[in-house]
Amino acid sequence: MRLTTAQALVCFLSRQWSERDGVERRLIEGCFGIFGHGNVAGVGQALAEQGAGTRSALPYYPARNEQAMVHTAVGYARAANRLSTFACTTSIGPGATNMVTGAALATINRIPVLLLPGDVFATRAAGPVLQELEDPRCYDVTVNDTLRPVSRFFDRINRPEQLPSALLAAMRVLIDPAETGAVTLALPQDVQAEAYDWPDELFRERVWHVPRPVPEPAALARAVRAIESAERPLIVAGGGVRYSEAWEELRCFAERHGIPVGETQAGKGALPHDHPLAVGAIGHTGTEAADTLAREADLVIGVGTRYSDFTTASRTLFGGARFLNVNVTAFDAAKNAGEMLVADAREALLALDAAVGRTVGAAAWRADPEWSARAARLADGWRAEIGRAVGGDELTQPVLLGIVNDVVNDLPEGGVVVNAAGSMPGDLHKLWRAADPEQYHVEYGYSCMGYEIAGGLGVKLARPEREVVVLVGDGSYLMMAQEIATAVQEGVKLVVVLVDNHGFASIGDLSESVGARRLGTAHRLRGKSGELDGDRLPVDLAANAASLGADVLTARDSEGLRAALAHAVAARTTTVVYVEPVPGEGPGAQAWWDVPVAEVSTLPEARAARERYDEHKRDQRLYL
Ligand SMILES: Cc1ncc(C[n+]2csc(CCOP(=O)(O)OP(=O)(O)O)c2C)c(N)n1
Ligand SMILES: [Mg+2]
Repeated sequence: MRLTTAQALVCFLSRQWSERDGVERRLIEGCFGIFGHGNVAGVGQALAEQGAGTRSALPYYPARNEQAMVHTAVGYARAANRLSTFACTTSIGPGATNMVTGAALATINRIPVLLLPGDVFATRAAGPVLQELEDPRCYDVTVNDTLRPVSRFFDRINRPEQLPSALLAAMRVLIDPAETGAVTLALPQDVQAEAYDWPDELFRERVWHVPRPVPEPAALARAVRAIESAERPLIVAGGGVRYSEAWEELRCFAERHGIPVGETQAGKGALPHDHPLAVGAIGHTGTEAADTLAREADLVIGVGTRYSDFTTASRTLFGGARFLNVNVTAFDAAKNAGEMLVADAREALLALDAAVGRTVGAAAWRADPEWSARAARLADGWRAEIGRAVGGDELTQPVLLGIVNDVVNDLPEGGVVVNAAGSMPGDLHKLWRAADPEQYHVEYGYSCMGYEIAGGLGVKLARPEREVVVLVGDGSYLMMAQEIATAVQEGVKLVVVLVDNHGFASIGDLSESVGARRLGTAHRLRGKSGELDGDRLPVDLAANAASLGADVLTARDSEGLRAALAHAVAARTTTVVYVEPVPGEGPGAQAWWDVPVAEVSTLPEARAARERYDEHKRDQRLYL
């Protein structure tokens, strides 16, 4: 078939399928894009041409910002448990580099996205083209090289003939649970438009089988020995439980062996919040229940976790425990000098369940019964703590989150809460009562301000039957709210709860705790003194949301919030609920987080902070 490189690319992408557990879905659901001279005549023309035919093979969705459209693709892919994703096409130059943050977010969270930045002329015939970098030392460096370190696969298609092998490699990485992340094919603008005779075979429908690797027998035997020699085991459930859809297997394994389960941000909801073995969030933003058990456990069984510093409390949380790490990638399984069980989470839990206890006689091995009972008591204690935190009369942030939680848990079709940065992720991690395993969507690998609305749009595209409730702080909102317009354009309904505390309260608190005097964290006018101590910024975020096409409601107290949420849920169009919560915090941190403090300072509070810092630092372990 004689097609341009871009036409061949679009045709190929529309014919790729993923398969897992016998279910097939489109691997590339559609293409987000913003056009410029670097892609309009190539990928843009190809998308338009296919639309002119009998069927639109690869649906195109215009977005407002390239970073945001990668977030939307991530939100979609995560909500689809990594079995399907979107492509993102951009022009050259700033359109392409705008995607770097989105790519990093995808790769760090291990979420598949396909990025198609335009690139400068392969022939260099007209160089330097508008927006070309021109590195004087090296003509083959372009701004797209900034995408290399944040991509799990990167290729530049300098000739049409290079496309087929690059496409096959790109699909392989996207569907590989161990390798996945941002996949980038940089497309020089002249090559996009160049015609070539492609073999028909390139365009056949292809099914990519998403593997569920099983554990190696010897590794399984070592893992079983580690478990059977433990008395006080604790499971840390991460995002891998979710992507493997291993919730049922996790619950059975935990119940049969009496093992409590703590959850990372990505793993939250792995067990229903009211399960007796669910001890909730673990780590710096963890519950007292999970963090107490973490300190006393003799074996930590990580399932699908990358052990971020929030999870390990910067390597101070786990006491004398050894680690057994179930992970689909050896890179994560090897962390903390753990016993490695490299496998799909579901397969590993099934295999462990079948093997544990079989070597020590008839009775199945169980954790020390006093340990399991203690976990249940601690978890009950934390449930009471949640009740206190969300139960006040005043509309503090914890009360607000409790109200949103009640609304989401009452939805007949289920809901998804979306958040990423600021003070809410910590409160949500501790306080949110997840009723089902796909309800909680907090992007905390990159904790990227601006992910919330764009990511929420992707979640809704993947799960249209669910109500998607985006929680966004004023700081995040000001950074990236424009995808409300895209949601309106697509008729995709979001409920956005805009929580305005007039600044960066999370970083304000952190700033104070490290002796940085909350500098620059409240949104205020520069006053007569030359400091940022004037009036609040005269910024009207509710009016801003309305200007983007959303319906906007303002809630002034708890009752008002309940009413506004009921209205928003019943509405058919994107609705923003604007709230200014009153000051008031939830339960404090149960474990440390390493944020280095100035070693010398003239500020007394910084010196005091450094003393506290040095004390905690002594608890930091190497986990060898
Ligand atoms: C893109 C980006 N820039 C900076 C940060 C660092 N940061 C983390 S939270 C935060 C403030 C968030 O403010 P807001 O959304 O209003 O939430 P609040 O802390 O007030 O709850 C900042 C600046 C970040 N996470 N992401
Ligand atoms: Mg704020």
